Amino acid sequence: MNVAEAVGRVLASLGVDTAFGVVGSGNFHVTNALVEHGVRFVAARHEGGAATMADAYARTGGRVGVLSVHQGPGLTNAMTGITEAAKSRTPLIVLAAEVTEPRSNFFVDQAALATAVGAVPLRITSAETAVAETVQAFHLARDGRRTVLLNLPLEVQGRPVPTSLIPTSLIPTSLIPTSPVPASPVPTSPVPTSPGPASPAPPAHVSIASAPPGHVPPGSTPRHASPASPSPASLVSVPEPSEPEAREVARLAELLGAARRPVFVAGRGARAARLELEELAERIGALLATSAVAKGLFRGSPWDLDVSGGFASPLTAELVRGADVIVGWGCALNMWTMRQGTLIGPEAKVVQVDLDADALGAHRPIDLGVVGDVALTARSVTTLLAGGGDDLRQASAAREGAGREASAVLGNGPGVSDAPDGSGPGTPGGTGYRSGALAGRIARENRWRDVPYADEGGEGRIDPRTLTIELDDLLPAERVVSVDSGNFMGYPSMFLDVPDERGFCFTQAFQSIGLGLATAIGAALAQPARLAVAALGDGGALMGVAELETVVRLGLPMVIVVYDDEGYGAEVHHFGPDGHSLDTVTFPPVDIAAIARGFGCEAVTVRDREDLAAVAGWLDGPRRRPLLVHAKVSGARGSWWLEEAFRGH
Ligand SMILES: Cc1ncc(C[n+]2csc(CCOP(=O)(O)OP(=O)(O)O)c2C)c(N)n1
Ligand SMILES: [Mg+2]
Repeated sequence: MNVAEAVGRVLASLGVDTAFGVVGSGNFHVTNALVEHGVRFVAARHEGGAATMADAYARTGGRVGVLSVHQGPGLTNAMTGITEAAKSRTPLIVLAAEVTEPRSNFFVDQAALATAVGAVPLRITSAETAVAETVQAFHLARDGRRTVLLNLPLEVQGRPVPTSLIPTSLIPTSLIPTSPVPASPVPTSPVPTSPGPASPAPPAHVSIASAPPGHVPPGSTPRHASPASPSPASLVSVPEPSEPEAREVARLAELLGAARRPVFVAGRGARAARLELEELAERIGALLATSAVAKGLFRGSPWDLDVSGGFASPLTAELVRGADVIVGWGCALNMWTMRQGTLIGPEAKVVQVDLDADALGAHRPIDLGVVGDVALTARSVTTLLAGGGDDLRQASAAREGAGREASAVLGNGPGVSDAPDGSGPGTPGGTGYRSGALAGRIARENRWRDVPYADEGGEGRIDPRTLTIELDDLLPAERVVSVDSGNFMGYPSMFLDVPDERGFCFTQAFQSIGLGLATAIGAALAQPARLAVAALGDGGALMGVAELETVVRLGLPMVIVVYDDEGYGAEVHHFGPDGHSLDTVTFPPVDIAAIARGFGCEAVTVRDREDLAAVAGWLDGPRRRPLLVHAKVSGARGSWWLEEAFRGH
């Protein structure tokens, strides 16, 4: 067995079940090896699509994603999707063929490309180390939550691997190393750093628990780095599951024990911690919100505020603004989630709990930062609050003296009211921010569809809100929604409900347009029992249109909704009001429904409510072909959340 075959076999042995890619001569053998060992291979029509499919598959399926690409242009085509994955800390292995001879047409410094976008470059260096290096890449992707570029040099791929090194069955997790395997020299690859601009240092007043043993925050020098082993493989370590420090847990318990109107905002790092967060929230009376990437996490709870930030309903915005303590759990509390900080009341204490010390205070000043796993931290705080002891007594004392003492701890000045309905911690049956009356308001007012609006459709165009509400009624609740970027994106994100956090896939960390359809394909494959819904603008749809063939070929029963305003609405509404020429961002009509039919989809053009009868007909079955809903949407003005976004430009 040669190196390419061994790499495929090892990944299959590690439990990889699906890989995405575009096959060229350089990744032909490794891809076939994956298939031979039982991995489903999904051929995309563009590497950009393949990368995003693998990313979405990993996110919504809770698995390590695998992407297979040809050397050089195969990799560069995939870079936008790889960047999105790296920024989102998606566990993803990119198997890339590599030429190392600079005179080759295919040559490009692949390791440097990976480093530039925050992915981790590794390389298969020899037949003897191929198995261990593949295992390491998997370990780093899965347990370090990294996007890993595993370069497969052409000259190494064909070498025979000693039989004794090849696994014959599934590799048990216990055999996956917890420390790095020997070095794999890749010339141009420094230690991977955090993507994007350097994070500012946390403000001086922020308290940060020290990193636990084995934890190496991105951008710092790992403990085991040594001049004798300067290669990336030896410089990359995988964080241990992170127990928070007892001192930090006590501080958080004290703060939460005294809080009168706590709000939790759960982010990507909290997606697996619903139970622990709900238990703690129940104890202290916290309301539950999420960032966009964790939308759906608290679905079903009467205290679920849905998404905080630009997509927040008026009630959610009001309640987050009224919080006296906001805890971001595995959440950056960035400009989107906190609407440039305007959702944080002047007296609110802000806390972040995150695995990465670098994330604490990176976007805004915080009063307390805890380095720790979200579930472990929440559970520890609950235990402390429940179990007594000195810390609890302190916290309880502060809490029981609610008025003045809590004000002292929390910095609430006079005039700060309790719950917006006038009830407060003293309300019968109410705790913290929770009260029966508030539960009623949340149930009645919090869905966007319950917020009154004046329909702006007509003259052959449907109001995107009306379109989305109608679709929300028509489409089965068991759905997975994927959203592209653009002015339209708020409508599906706000008006389409999702069953849980795996029912929403938001590949927007890089804010690229054109990823939505591929996202929906990855999500559909990860969750075949759910109806996949792709929500795209006309710009993003045409950018990623090649993957319509993939949807049809795979027989995915997907609904693809295109919000067509015949232009780059985001730019139109950004620059139009200032009187700029919009010639570069507006386009003549395109018959997207006809294009979709050409690919083999069913399609309907929607100009008003009545046209949506065709969607109901498709849903009745047999759904053999995907349905593209080409909606001609009214676009007289930009969406309200977009104004917030442009303040960040
Ligand atoms: C790859 C990429 N190119 C350009 C942009 C800038 N951009 C942001 S939104 C947008 C318009 C998208 O148009 P469309 O998909 O039709 O959505 P709309 O804004 O019209 O609702 C553009 C060009 C981007 N974010 N990503
Ligand atoms: Mg558009």
